[in-house]
Amino acid sequence: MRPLYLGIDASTQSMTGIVIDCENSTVLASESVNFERELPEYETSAGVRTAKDNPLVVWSYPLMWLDALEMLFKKISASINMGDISAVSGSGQQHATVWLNSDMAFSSLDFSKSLSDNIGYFLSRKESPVWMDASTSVECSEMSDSAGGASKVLQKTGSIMTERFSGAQIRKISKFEPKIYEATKRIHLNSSFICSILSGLDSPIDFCDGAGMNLMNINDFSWDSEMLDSCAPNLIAKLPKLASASSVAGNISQYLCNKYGFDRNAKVVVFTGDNPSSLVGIGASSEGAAAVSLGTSDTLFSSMEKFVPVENAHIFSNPVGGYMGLLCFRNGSLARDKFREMMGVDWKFFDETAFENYAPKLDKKLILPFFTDEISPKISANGPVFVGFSSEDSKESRIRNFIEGQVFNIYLQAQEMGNIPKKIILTGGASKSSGIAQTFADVFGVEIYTLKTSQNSAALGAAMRAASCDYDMKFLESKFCPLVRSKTPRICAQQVYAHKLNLFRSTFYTNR
Ligand code: XUL
Repeated sequence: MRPLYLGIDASTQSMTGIVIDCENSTVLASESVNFERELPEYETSAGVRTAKDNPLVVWSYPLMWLDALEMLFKKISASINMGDISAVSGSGQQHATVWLNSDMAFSSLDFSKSLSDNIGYFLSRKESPVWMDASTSVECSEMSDSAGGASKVLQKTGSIMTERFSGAQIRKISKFEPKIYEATKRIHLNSSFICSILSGLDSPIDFCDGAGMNLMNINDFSWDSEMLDSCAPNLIAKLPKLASASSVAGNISQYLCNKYGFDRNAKVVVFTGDNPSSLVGIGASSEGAAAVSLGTSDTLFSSMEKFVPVENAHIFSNPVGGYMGLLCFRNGSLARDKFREMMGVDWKFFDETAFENYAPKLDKKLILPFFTDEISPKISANGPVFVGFSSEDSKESRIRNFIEGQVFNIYLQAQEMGNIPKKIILTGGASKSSGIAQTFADVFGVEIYTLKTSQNSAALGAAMRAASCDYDMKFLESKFCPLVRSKTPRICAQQVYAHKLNLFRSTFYTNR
């Protein structure tokens, strides 16, 4: 049997699986299931639903994730003998909670039924609030006050109280849906839920994804009793155990062996959050490198040796040891897509044509590029703000300024985190855009790299973490994360941007 390793990423918009063969350093399969397109019965838009009367309330469906998982296994098994898989791991969109009325839900599944039919019965709440939900500012203040203030929460949990983090979401449900809260015996994260499905056991939350809850003490990786008390009654009994991302949750479940032909000896390595998993999949562990992932949300993350609390960043633990700093920008790909539609152009025009033969000039045109309330920094928005534009200005100029606005914002936030990187590895759909990559090089003044192989970095990171049961992580990085230099900063553009960054800050961050 040749040993293969499967990585699964349960992200906001899709479920992706990657199978790697470490002996030949090859990716043998890469499949994806798009929630909106392939599971239209859940009526999601880009994998989520938004309340009609309150755009801050955003959720998804755990049963949709399970249907997608089964579709994914079917797609992968068309080309892979699932019995050759030695270990599986995975990642999930961070912060989303799954509410179950039993901690035994995963133990004896009937393989004549679908996963969603089996598990549907055990859900105490059919919706899962996701990271795009920003409706918990009251709960954040309440928890912060009761736990001793923002700085104490930051020191303990690695983040100030944050609307999308699971702690505030749990508090909101315990307050407004007390019967559901009471009936709930287990609250999983997306990652630990899918891991439980894979192993057939009630699986732990790993230290990295646990740090996205405002409930775990990041100094000793334990549930923090003061934070739990500030959140909801009797919470400790409802939470799974915490464990390192390198620990093994168990063997693959009998259900999946019967149904998809997995080998019962295959191991399930504990799942983690999509961002920590991407850190591994990109090979961004070296000092001074930062990964910028241009996805549904844009994120910037880099590894950190020690825990340093930073107010506008989130510090998680790093799946391979140490810590990682993360900045998350809510107005990522969806904002780019909306602006592209607003300009009435196709992607080729947006990514390339608009930037052809462009040398930045020192003018006073700026765009605050937010369609929806931004979280880094906190700025309310319901559409881009144009400054210094007239009807004469071309679509090209508007598009470039929009992208510049996004990159200025990322730069200024990274600066506040005290972490301007020496090199940037760009990933995610929009990293293929030559115009966007050049803007990053010029604004940050650093070389931009992309991954040689365009794999989903969270799923690849998960496959590598599964393979780390048998292989050294440095070896895996050298084989699966080769980089290609994509763009070099242009000195003239850098000088222009140094001025425009200050202008952007003074124009839009007035209250900061
Ligand atoms: C990170 C965050 C998002 C989600 C979805 O804090 O909220 O990046 O993990 O990708």
